[in-house]
Amino acid sequence: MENIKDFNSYNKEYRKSIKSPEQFWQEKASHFLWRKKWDNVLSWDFNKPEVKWFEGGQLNITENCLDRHLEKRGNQTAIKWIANNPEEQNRCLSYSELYDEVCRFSNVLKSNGAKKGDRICLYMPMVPELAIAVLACARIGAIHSVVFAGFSAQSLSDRINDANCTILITADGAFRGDKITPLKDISDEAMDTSPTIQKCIVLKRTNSDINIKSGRDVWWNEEIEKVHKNCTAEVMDSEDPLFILYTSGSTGKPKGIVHSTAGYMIYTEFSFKNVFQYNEGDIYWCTADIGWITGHSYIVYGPLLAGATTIMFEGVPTYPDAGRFWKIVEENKVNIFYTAPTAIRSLEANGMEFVTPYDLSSLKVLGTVGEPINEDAWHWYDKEIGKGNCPIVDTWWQTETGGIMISNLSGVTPSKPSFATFPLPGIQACLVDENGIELEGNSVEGRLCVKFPWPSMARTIYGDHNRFRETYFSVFKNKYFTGDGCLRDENGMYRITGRVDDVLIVSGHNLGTAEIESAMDEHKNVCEAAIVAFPHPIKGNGVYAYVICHNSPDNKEELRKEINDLVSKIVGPIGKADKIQFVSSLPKTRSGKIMRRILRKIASGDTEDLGDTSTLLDPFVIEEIKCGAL
Ligand code: 7RM
Repeated sequence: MENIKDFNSYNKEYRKSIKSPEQFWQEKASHFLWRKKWDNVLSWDFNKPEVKWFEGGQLNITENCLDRHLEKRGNQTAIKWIANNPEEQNRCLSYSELYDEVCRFSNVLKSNGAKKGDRICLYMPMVPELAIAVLACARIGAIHSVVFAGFSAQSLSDRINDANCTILITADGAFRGDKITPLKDISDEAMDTSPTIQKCIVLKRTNSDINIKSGRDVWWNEEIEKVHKNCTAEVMDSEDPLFILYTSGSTGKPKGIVHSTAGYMIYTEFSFKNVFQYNEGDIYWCTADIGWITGHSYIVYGPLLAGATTIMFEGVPTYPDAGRFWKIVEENKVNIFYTAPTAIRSLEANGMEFVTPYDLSSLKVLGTVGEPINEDAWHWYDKEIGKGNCPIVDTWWQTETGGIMISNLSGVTPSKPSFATFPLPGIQACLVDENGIELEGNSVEGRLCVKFPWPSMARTIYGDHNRFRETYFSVFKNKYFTGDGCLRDENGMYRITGRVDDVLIVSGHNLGTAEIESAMDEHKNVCEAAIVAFPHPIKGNGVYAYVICHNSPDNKEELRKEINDLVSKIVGPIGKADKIQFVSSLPKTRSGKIMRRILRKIASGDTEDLGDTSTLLDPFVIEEIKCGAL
């Protein structure tokens, strides 16, 4: 299947995908390996909601990631792994080596009692064995549930219990920067309150001292020796669940988002190839962790389905120093680089002395994901990393959407700083007002919805289909509601303005947090800003800004005034902050999203009960912010 090559073809494909969606997706499905061809491309009802793609079809996604490639690219590197410690040897797994490892580990899962349909929890470092375990689950038809290796014992236990997982795969520990996370100790604590776990498979990574509970815990390396090397893939129905991935909801309880097999496969491959304009032989690197959806879709499945070489990095952007990413780009001649705005901003703040030493000329495509990218960071990325030669794809999507929904296609469709631009073919994005009335035409702003199914959309919330319906399909009739605010400019380009719950109503005016934040970012000494509302006696809500500076200001009052002058100029006087607190960092989730809920509490003077902070990357930043609260 050829990539879309120019703007004209994009427009043609888009129109075709709307006019005859079934025909369109059928064509994207036919080059895969099917054990049995489908009977029906699509049936759907958003009221139930129920969506079925390629019903009657049978397949195994790992035959499409691995077996299918063996003949042509058995010796090509599938996964290139880079260790946290720069002194440690990298590891390359060719497609045929990865195939062997996956088959072997599939047999380990089976010999430990795993069966088709079982839920298996993975709590692991970013090592090749994580990808191997993911694929082995898929190969035997077990449903993987990856939990990011930074979550606490309580969060891990909750997720295991929600899905009744029977096996937990973990490691003795994980290296991250100069720290070791004791994964097995945390797992032990989690398993104390997770009685469904019958077996715990432990990978040796850090050589930490750990406890082994006999009968329950087994070592990965020992198990591997006991099994034979071939494993026929389980035949799965198109709609069989492939995985569960938890995402935080507005209540404390996380939602186990369930993805299906065939639709997810077709969409992640299609979007990977077209958004990044992947070409045979390209070296591709996504810096996300497999513990969140970006890693699932664009480190593991998408790239492997496309037969790409995917880099997997164990470490963090600033270890041993803030040049680590660029060193990896140079050493591995990375062509396509995909990261989060928060990483871009933090590396920008560290200064050019960490960028200039490296040769970044291999780069062809840059990508961002996870939150709106402010113009300042966009331009820095473009100029200092892309040297003005690399299109930046700003990819908007969600755990629930499975794959990239709105993005420019690198070098093919136009880009515009801070705009995700156009929906991918097959994605019927629309904007609605608060009453659910669709806003037609251009230059409109509203809530972002999708009014027609796409193959990789979530099918349910594990064990709670009601909540699935209520959260996504009941707010606006017959539409999937994303929870994001969005505007469509005069050319039909989409700009995500942030979660709708991030909207501030100040003196009766709607203000997007992102809008004010990017205005503040324009100040040369502002590195990052986070805006929340706080109760204000006159305006209803006041604007509270948390601001990180490049250099700590000599005169805080003067800087506050300069920042507000800028906001006044760009957004209007209504957006001016009532309070500006300078901070050294912001509370973020592990995927880089600002936890505004916590900032809101602090801004309103309620620092006692901050609610669930288990998804927080670094709990200490809160203490600092609390102390400096205005
Ligand atoms: C892939 C991922 C989803 C939420 C989503 C948005 C925000 C993601 C962008 C973005 C502006 C982007 N999945 N978001 N990408 N906002 N521009 N390019 O992040 O489930 O963890 O988060 O992230 O609010 O609804 S997620």
